[in-house]
Order: sequence, then C-alpha cells, then structure tokens
Amino acid sequence: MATEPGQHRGTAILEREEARDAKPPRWKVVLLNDDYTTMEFVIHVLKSYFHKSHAEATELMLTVHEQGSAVAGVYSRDIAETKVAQVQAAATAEGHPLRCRAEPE
Ligand code: TYC
Repeated sequence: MATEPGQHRGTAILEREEARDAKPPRWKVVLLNDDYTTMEFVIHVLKSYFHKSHAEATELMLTVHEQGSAVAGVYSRDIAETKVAQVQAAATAEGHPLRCRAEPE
C-alpha cells in the first residue's frame, strides 16, 4: 500500500498486512558433535531421516565433527520436532549419545 510521508495507518491495517505477508516459520534441525557417536551412525541418520545421499551425509557429518554443529534440514516446527524425536530415539536405541535440536531459523 502506498503511504505518503507522515501519513498514519491504523494498527489493524498494519496487522492485516503483516499477516498477509507472513511466511510460515521454518525450524532448523541442528546436529551436535560428541566424542562417542560413530561416524557411521551419523551418516546412517542423515541418510535415513534427512534424505541425504551418502556423499552429502559424509560431508555434513564431517562438518559437525570439525565445527561442532551443522544444520541437517529445515522444516515446519512440527516436522523439525518429529525429526529430533526420531533421531534421539534411534540414537538411544543404538546406545549413542548423539544429540540434535530444533531451533527457529
Ligand atoms: N565426533 C564423532 C567421532 O569422532 C563423530 C560425530 C560426528 C559424532 C557428528 C556426532 O553429530 C556428530 N566419532
């Protein structure tokens, strides 16, 4: 909407425009490094839950290993939280201390 300098628009209009322009919030799933989880298991997780190729999974795993963390994927909040729960369940089941978390972009 065109607004002349100094012109005032009501809060309700501004709120409606914000709602119109709003993009759905996106959440990152961040994978964290640790000293005990095997590299093979992290590669398996990235292929199984984040649909990475073997080459992509290997590269991302090495990024986490070297830098401490990396984004495995970006999703709606609901999907991101489901991925975190799935990864934690798989890691616990296999006896790995692997951690990951969902955070807003
Ligand atoms: N640092 C682990 C090792 O040396 C490998 C690893 C990579 C662990 C990524 C977790 O998210 C991780 N075995």
